[in-house]
Amino acid sequence: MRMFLLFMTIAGLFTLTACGSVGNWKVDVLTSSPFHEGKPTTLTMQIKAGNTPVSGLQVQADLEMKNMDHGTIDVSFHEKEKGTYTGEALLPMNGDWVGLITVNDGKNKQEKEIDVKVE
Ligand SMILES: [Cu+2]
Repeated sequence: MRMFLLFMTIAGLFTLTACGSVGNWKVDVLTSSPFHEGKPTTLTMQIKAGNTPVSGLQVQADLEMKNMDHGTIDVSFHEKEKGTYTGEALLPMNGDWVGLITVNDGKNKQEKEIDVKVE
């Protein structure tokens, strides 16, 4: 397990420096539906390899507010169409959020932090 983690860390560092995005996948956009108190907000992202949308990924996000502490909100994403993934988040308020996105295809796992503005 330790060797595996070490390997993943080195592989992750290598791909980071290689192309400036996380591994082979590029999380292109993270957008939000309008905020309505007490109702889930829909978050949408596109994941590509080069210019090709990537299907069949497990996508998850840990959301935190940028300048306030509301704890961490865990969101599971589901593929809506090829390479487009959506997730429902019950957020306490609108504003600037940061998502730590985890993308996994069963073999490779990659993480990326991305800003999302919820209006
Ligand atoms: Cu807040």
